[in-house]
Amino acid sequence: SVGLKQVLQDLIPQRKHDILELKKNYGNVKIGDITIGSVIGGMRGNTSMFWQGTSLDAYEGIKFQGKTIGDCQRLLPKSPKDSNGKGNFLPESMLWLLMTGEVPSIEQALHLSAELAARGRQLPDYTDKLMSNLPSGMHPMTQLAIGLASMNKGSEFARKYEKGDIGKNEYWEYVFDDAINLIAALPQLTGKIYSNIVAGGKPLGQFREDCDWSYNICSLLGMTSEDSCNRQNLDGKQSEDFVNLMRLYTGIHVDHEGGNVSAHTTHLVGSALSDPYLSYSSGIMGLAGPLHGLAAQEVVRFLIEMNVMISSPQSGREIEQYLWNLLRCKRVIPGYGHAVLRKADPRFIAMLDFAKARPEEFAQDKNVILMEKLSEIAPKVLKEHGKTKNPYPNVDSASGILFYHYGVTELLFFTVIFGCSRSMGPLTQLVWDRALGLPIERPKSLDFKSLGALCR
Ligand code: CMX
Repeated sequence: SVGLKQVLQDLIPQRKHDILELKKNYGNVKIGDITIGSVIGGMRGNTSMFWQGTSLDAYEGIKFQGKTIGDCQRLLPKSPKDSNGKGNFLPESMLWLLMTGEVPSIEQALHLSAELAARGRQLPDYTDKLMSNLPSGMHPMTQLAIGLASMNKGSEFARKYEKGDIGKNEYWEYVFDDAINLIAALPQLTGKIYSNIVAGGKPLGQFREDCDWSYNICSLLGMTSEDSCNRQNLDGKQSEDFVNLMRLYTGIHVDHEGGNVSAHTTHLVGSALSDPYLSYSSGIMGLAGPLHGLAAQEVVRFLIEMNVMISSPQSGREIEQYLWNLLRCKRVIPGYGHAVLRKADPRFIAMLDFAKARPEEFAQDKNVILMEKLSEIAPKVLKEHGKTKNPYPNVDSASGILFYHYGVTELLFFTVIFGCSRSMGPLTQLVWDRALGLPIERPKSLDFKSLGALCR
């Protein structure tokens, strides 16, 4: 079938059987010990979540249903409009892979792309009105969370549940419909937020039902050469590159295992049977934190500030000095370090490769040059400093500065684009959570007294 829901329908019985068997036959198998260090240390090393779509290896980085970024770039269908075939895969292809575990055919990917475009044509009128009336200057992530939460008014799952006419076995079907509607609405919602920030709410571009999801995000930001606004006067090549950057960025930020704040929050809130809009809106609130999604913005600020203070972005000695001063002031180097990864993030490398493949475009951009130079110098400094477990660049090191290059300069807005992408992994898991009948999450907590008792 070319229909994602139908394909899932066929997959679910076997997976459900598998999970019941696991529970029945192996439910008591131990997979680790929990230490006091983990209880008071952000649950590090505490392997305790089921998450299907992606897994993170400390050295190999992210794998999407077992596939590396390189595999995905080779295997996942691209847009047929891609003029030279060198563009990135469609995030819609990634969504299919996450949901089903299978690489989609081009027909399946394009069918899903068309379905998203058809469902995402316009925002519900109540959301549109609400977004138009938000105070100017409101944080873009607050706007995104409000917009998403408001869409729960149209939640199929919430409506059916409220009426009491669905059984547990059918939950996933309505969660699926909500998830797809939510993902489909993100280009319009993102465009609306951007227009609130930069144009007093005036539309910046057009939604095109014959175009893919990433194209529509770009168009509604006023960033394609064909749209009415073309705010940055991008020429055809730049516009095509920007759309490809968006496909790349939104294709590889979809998920990063289950334990990160935005994914875990979505899963946790959803486990209370809150609908996908409320669940993902909560995840967005977590993504807004400076140690998580907001870091991309911090990196851009950091690069711009450093470029003011040094004589050239190629000056290794001055960069090194700048970093040491920062560390002496007990500040972190934004874009470096990771809670799980222990090498350079392959997503960073994919973004860096995007820039390297376009030397003419980026040759004069001091910030992009500094970003690249920094990736050689900062690891050396952090290693010498000796605290950071992973001294290498993380995903946020490169992404923001590339958007900035093309003219998206409103730093607080980057995380909204991250939020578009990140919808795909956690919402996939939410569909599977309900399909497999996973229960409400309820870990046990300990107070000082109980911890003390364990130490005696
Ligand atoms: N610069 C300076 N010091 C750093 C550092 C950095 N980039 N990264 C970690 N450290 C320090 C920590 O502050 C900690 O110091 P203390 O012991 O004094 O508290 C020490 O090194 C050990 O930390 P860690 O175990 O290596 O890192 P954590 O798992 O605690 O934190 C992270 C991970 C990402 C929050 C941290 O590396 C950081 O703050 N990086 C900068 C911000 C950033 O780039 N965030 C984006 C993360 C990507 C994402 O997950 O979204």
